[in-house]
Amino acid sequence: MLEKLVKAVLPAALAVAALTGCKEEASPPRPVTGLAGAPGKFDPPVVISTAKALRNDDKLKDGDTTEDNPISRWARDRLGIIQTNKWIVTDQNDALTTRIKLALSGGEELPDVLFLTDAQIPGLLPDLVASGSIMDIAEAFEAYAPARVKEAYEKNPSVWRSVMLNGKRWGLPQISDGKVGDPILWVRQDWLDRLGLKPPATLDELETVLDAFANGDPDGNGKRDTIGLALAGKRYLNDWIGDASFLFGAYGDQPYQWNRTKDGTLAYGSIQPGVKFALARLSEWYAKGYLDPDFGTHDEQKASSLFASGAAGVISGPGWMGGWPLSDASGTLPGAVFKPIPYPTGPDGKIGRIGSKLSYGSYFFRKGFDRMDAAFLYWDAVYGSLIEDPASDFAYGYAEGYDYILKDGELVYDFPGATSTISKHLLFGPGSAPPNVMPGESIERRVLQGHIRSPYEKKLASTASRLFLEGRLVGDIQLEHSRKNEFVGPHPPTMSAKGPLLAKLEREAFLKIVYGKAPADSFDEFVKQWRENGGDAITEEVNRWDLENGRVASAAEKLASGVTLR
Ligand SMILES: [Ca+2]
Repeated sequence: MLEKLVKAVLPAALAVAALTGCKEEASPPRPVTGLAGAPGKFDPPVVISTAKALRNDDKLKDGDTTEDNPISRWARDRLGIIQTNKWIVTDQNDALTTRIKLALSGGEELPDVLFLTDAQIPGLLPDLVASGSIMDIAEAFEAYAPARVKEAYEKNPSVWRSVMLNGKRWGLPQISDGKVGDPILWVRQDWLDRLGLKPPATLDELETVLDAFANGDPDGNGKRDTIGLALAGKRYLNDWIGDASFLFGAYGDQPYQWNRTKDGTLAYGSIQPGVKFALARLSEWYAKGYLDPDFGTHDEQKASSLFASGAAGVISGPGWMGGWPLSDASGTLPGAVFKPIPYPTGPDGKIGRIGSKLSYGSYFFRKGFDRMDAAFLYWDAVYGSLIEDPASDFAYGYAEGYDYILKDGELVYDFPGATSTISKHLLFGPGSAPPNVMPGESIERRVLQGHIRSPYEKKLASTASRLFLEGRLVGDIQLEHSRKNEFVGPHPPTMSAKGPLLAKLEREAFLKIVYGKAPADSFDEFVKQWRENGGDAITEEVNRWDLENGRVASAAEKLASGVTLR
């Protein structure tokens, strides 16, 4: 769902997850063209097979097919690389995972290249490694990755951790911008204005606002029919829209994830003392009517619609919400003014929120595949468009007629039938512009300030709403307060066995406190239960993984980025 929404609201570059598939063919003699910076083309062409998971809405135009389309023609004509689809599956019910498991159990050879999402990797990586069917790519990366690609990884070394097992690098991770899902606070500015309130800068001021939004008839219809904060409590309290991470952060911790502590180890956030205080505060808010009575059954869609429909005056969620759903909602709620603001500070001046993943998926290579030179040529060509390389073949977009057209010599992005899903046909989608790589101001800031000259700036200006850009910029203000889940490895045995039960225990314990059905002190009993029922063993497993797979690089990267450890 996240993937789908992200695709709907973000520039395609942020959501590229190309899955293509191919037939096996004998490798032609290896040419030396194409790397070391010189634009090259393989002749004879290199054939690379892959697997593609497609959705019904990934439609091609004008007789194009999955084997023959603008992307495949570009790769063949410009790079001398021919993609073939060894497997094509429908992108539902995790069909690709099923297909891979079938291949592994039957001893069937994998496609040359496989893309797996961050959700699929933890379950599949141990099996893939154990089967001996994928290769450690460390050597090929050193030998063939172009300088600017190496730079992206050197500046974000912890991204390797999602593909590491036994200290080896089993895949090539996409690198996200590291902040796309970082939440901010969205408030109804027109409600604040009507009630004579300022945007809240502290948690206490936020509480005043929530009280006024719940009790002060902010929509002026004479009825007590609004709430303060829209919260999604169905799965857990830090979901990707309608999260409470700012409240946990104000008390110094993030539950539901593994956080780096001052002694360098990883600790599970949900059992830390600060969480108890945040739950107690949330319980007060619930008792005072600031939350929806049924928030514990609301998913992120429901929470989002409460805010977008004018029933709630505050929600926490990503900056891109300024595109969907808020730009659409502006048209249906007359007078509504949505405003993105940074999070207020907690009692001790603390601010904190959940942080986006650094990687949303990775590419894995068949053991014995020996055309990593071609793979990196392709990777680099797409990567150029992510870092706004003016010389990129994709500077205008991915394919004329799909995501852009040229009309009287001008680039046009807003036309009937415009779609960015053509990018799914790429053999490789390296992710987004990685953190720490792009100099100067963000493209969102440039476009918002009216600096719209390059094709990349024109594209963003034409496809993003002003509120989207503003939301993204507010997200950037508190980057140092984002906390990423530091555990990104395969699920170790106790986590696999006990994790679901512990998550249930955690969900029930937290909701009981917030609903006022159990005192805040029952948190201590939850911690005891969690630790005794597998939690302590999982903590050991997670720290073993951390030690064996790059703890040093990860801790150094955190310090270098200005993050203070708890
Ligand atoms: Ca009202």
